[in-house]
Amino acid sequence: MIIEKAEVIVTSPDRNFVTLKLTTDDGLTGLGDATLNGRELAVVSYLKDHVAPLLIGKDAHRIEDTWQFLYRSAYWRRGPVTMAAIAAVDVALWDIKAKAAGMPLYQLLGGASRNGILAYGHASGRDVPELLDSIAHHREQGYRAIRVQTAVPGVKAVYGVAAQPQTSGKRYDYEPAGRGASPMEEDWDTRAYLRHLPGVFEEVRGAVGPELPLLHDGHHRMTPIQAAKLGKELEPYDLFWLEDCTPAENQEALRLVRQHTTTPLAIGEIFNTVWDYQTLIREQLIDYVRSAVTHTGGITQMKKILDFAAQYQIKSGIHGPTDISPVGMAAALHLDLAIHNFGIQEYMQHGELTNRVFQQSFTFEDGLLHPGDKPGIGVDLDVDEAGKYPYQTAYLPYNRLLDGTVHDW
Ligand code: KDG
Ligand code: MG
Repeated sequence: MIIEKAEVIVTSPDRNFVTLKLTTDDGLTGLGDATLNGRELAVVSYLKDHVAPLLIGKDAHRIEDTWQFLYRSAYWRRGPVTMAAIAAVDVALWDIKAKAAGMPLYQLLGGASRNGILAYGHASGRDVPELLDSIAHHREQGYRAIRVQTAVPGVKAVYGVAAQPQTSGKRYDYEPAGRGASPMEEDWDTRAYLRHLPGVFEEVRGAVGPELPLLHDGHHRMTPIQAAKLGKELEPYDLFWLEDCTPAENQEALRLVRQHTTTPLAIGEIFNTVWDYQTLIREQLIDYVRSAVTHTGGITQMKKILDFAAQYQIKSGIHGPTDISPVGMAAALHLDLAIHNFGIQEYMQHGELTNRVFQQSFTFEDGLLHPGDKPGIGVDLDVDEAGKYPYQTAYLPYNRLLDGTVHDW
């Protein structure tokens, strides 16, 4: 099973996606997601110019060896561009291996440890009634766990809050990467947010009752002491997790937050390797690992992180917004189904055009995802359809405080 072809496919149906397609001499193909929102073309170049030529002629079965070769031979290791490129190769090789075995990938990872994968959706509202409508709409779709994001009085645009009401029948379409030549500027006021959020959770928990798991994403905006205060104030509302409460690059910050609150903590969507989690896992400073398979070196590296986490009763909460392509989502679902320390899976639904480009066999029924039983990861890419949607420049927004200072977005 020798790799004969390595193609990089860029398409922009509802948003930009980068996909690596590997073909072997016996005609098997494998797909890997290499999408890095807002910096897509850097990964395209990394793959096309530096990785694809090295793959031709290699044995597609040697996944671990290929991973170590790409990671160590570059010398300049880690980082989102490198690790997204390695992830795409890794997932494409797992896809090929599982197709060669005639099995869905989860079987090669140890088989199913559960019947279905608990997923959480994204509810949001510009005020509490709109937020409660959005929660109700998600429950109608079957979601059994819901992330709650709210606008903040006095702040014009807030991460995770849809610009239009999420009423029944309409797909939730919060799309942070705006298409355009430069990033959109948003404003931010942490004190206003901290004053507002606990009251919103009071109303939401009162309305939905005690059982529904509720999550919240702080999106890296607080200092450690602000995050500690928020975690403490949210304790009565029994959150499933508080995500990215402080900027993710400072692992030490979580120690302070942890000393003050029993609200469970999740972090890691911008992490790329097990090294980013070293202190957090060993000192049990978090409860959920948030990395994406797509940005963390693929199945091979994620499995190692999650096995390390399992020793400390830390669970998975794999990143799954719409900037992870259906290929990246499917890879995550196979891992979710197989590992013992599964926690929850993020699931925003892709748009219609995306689903036309990527034919998926994973399912979402009664709040549970399942990767399906097709050999491989279970996703095909329609190259002709992909070709209808050329790449469009798009940037994530960024933040400034009221006095103009750039802040974490
Ligand atoms: O590209 C950035 C998004 O992936 C990120 O903002 C989404 O925070 C996010 C989440 O939890 O899904
Ligand atoms: Mg997040």
